[in-house]
Amino acid sequence: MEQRNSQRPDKKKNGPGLNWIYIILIGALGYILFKGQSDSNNVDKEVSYDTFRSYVAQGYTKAIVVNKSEGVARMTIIPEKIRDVFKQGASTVGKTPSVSSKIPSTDKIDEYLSSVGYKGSIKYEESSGLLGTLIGSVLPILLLALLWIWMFRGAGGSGGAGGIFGVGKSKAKLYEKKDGEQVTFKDVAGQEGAKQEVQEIVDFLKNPKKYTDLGGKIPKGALLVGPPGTGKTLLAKAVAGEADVPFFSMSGSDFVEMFVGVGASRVRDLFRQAKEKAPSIVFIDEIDAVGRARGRNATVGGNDERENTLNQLLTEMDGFGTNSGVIILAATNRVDILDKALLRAGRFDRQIHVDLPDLPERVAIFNVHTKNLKLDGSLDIDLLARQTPGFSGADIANVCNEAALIAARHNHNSVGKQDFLDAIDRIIGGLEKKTKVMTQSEKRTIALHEAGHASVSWLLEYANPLVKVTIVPRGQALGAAWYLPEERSITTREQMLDEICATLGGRAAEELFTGHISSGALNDLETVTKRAYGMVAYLGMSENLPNVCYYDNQEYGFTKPYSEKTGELIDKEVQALIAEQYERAKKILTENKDKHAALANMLAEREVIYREDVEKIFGPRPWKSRGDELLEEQEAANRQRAEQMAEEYQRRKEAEAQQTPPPPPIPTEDE
Ligand code: NHX
Ligand code: ZN
Repeated sequence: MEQRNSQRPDKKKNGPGLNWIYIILIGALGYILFKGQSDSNNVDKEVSYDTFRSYVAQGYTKAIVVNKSEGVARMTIIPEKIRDVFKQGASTVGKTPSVSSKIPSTDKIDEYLSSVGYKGSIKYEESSGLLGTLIGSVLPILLLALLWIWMFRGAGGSGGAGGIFGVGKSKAKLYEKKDGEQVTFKDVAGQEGAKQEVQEIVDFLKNPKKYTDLGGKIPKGALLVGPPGTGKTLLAKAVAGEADVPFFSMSGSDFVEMFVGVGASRVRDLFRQAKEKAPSIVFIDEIDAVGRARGRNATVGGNDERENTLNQLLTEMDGFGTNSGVIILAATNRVDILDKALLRAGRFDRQIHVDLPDLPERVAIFNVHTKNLKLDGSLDIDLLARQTPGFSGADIANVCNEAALIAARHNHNSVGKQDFLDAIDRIIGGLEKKTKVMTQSEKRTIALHEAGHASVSWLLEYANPLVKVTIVPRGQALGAAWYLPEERSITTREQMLDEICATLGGRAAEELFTGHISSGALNDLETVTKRAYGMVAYLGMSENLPNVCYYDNQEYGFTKPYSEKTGELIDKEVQALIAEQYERAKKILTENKDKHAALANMLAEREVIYREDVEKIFGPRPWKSRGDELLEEQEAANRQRAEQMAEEYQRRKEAEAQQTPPPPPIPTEDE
C-alpha cells in the first residue's frame, strides 16, 4: 500500500539526460584516441628537395599536398614502393606513409611537376594543421578532465548532481503523506511500551516548540532494538504516519557498495534530502551493516569504506542543529556490536526495545492477521497464542497466511483450528515429507531416538513439557519430539542441564538399544554443545570456572578474550558437562527400559503419538509445570469437544433414520 506513493526523489533532476552525456563523452574520447593512433601509425620522412623530385620522376607518388604558407610539400607513396623508400614494410611505417620536403616556392613545384608530366592529384593547403593538432592532442585531455569533474561532483553528491550512473545518490525510499494510506499506531499490534516511547518522538515532530520553549533539546535519534520480525520498521513508519511527516527509509547495507566513497556520499545525500523536507524522519534499517564497532583489527584496507560511511553518519548527526526537525530512527537486532560513538549522547541516545510479543500481545497480533480471513467457529485464538511462544509478529502473520493456504489446499470453505495448528507445525518444523522412504531398521532407529527424547524429558523435572512425538519426516529432520517451551525471562542452571540431558536422550537411546550411534544426532549435539559452551564461557555456571563471563561482542574478534589455558579449561568443562548429562540420560533410560521400548513400538506403529499416549505408558509426570497444566487443560477440552461431536453425529444419524424410510432392496440377477 505504501509502495504506491513512494518515489525515488530527484529522479527527474538527474535522470537519463546525464547518462547520455556520459555515453557521448566516452564515445568521442574513444574515437579520438583511435583516430589519433591510426594517424600516428603513418611515418612521415623528411627528405631534400632533390630526393623529393626524384621520387616524383620515378613514379613513386600517389598524391601530393602542398602547404603554401609553410612552404612544404608532402607526398604519399604508392604501396609497391614503400619498402624502397622507407626500407621497412607497411606494418611498421603504416599504410600511407609520406615523404615531405621544403620547397623553394609553390610556383616552382607546379612547374617541375608539369615538366616531368605528373598526372596525380595535387592539393593545396592554406594554413598549417595547427587546429588539427590542437584538436588531436588537447581535446582528449579536456574530455577526460570533464569526465573527471563529473565523477567527482557525483561522488560528492553536492549540488544535486547524481554520481556516475547515480552511484553517489542515496537510495532512500521516500514515503510521503497521502490521506488514508499511512501506517499509524493502530496498525501496530501489541508493543504498548515501545509505542509509548515512540509517541514522544511524534510529539517532538508535531510540537517542537513545547519542548524548546523550556530550553529542552529535541533528541536527534532513537534506536529501535529487537529481534527480527518484531515490527521495528512498521513502528518507524507508524511514527511518520502519526506525525504526518515525510519518511525516508533506507537499509544500512544500501550504503555499502564496491566503490570507495560511495557510502559517505549517500549518507550526505540522504541527509540533504531529509533537511529539504524537514520536519522529516530518516529511518535506517539494519544499521549494524554500517554501524559495527570500528576496527580494532582492521584488515588490510578491509573495512575502510564502512568506516568512512560510519564517520560520515556521525558527522551528519552532529552537523545539523537540534532544531532542524530531522529525527533519525534506526533499527538493529544487535546493539552490543554497534560502535559506541553511535550511542553517545546527541546521537542515538535513546534506545527503544521492541521485544518478542508475550501472550496477550500474540492474541492481539493474531486478531489483526485473522481479520481478513474466512474463519469457522472452531478457532480459538487464545490456544494459538499459547502454542506460539517465541514467535514474532512476522511469524504469526506467516502462520495465518499458511493456515489459509492449507485450508484452500484441502478445499475447505473456511479456515479452521486444525489448519492453524498445521500451519504452526509447518512454520516450526518445515514441510512434512510423507513420501520419504525409510528402511525398517532406519525406522526403528528413528523411533528409538525420538522415544529416547520423550522418555527422558518426561522424567526430568525441568525439561519442557512434551506435546507430541513424530517420526514423520519434516524439513531436514527425520523425526522430532515437540515441546511447549515455557516463556521465561531467566533460566536456571537446573533447567539448562535438564534440557541438555533430554536432548542427549536421543543418542543415548540409540547407543543403548541399537548398539550403534548414528549421524542423526547431528543437530542434537550441535544445540547441546552450544548451550554447554554458553553455560561455561558466558554464564559462569561450571564448577571450575565459576562466575566469569568471557562474552566478546567483536564479530570479527580473531583474538579470544581469554588465555590459551582458560580456553583449554573451557573446552574441558564443556566436555565434562556434556559427558555427565549423557550418562544421566543413559541412566534414566536404562531404569525405564521397558517403558521406553513400549513407547518406541507405539511410535513405530502410529508415527505420531501425543502426550496422552506417553502418559498412559509412563503415568502422570512426576513434576507438573505450568506448561503441563496448560497442555492437560487443552486435552480435556479437546476430549470434551470430540465427545460432543460424536454425540451430535449419533443424534443426527438417528433422526435421519426415522425420517427417511430404508431404501428398497436392490434386486440381483441371481434370483
Ligand atoms: C540427513 N537428517 O540429512 C537426514 C535427513 C536421528 C532420526 N542425513 O534429533 O533428523 O539425519 O530428535 C550431513 C550429514 C542433518 C547432513 C548428516 C544434516 C545429519 C532429528 C541430522 C532425527 N530429532 N537428524 C532429531 C535428524 C538427519 C542431520 C546432515 C546430517 C534422526 C534427527 C538429521
Ligand atoms: Zn534427536
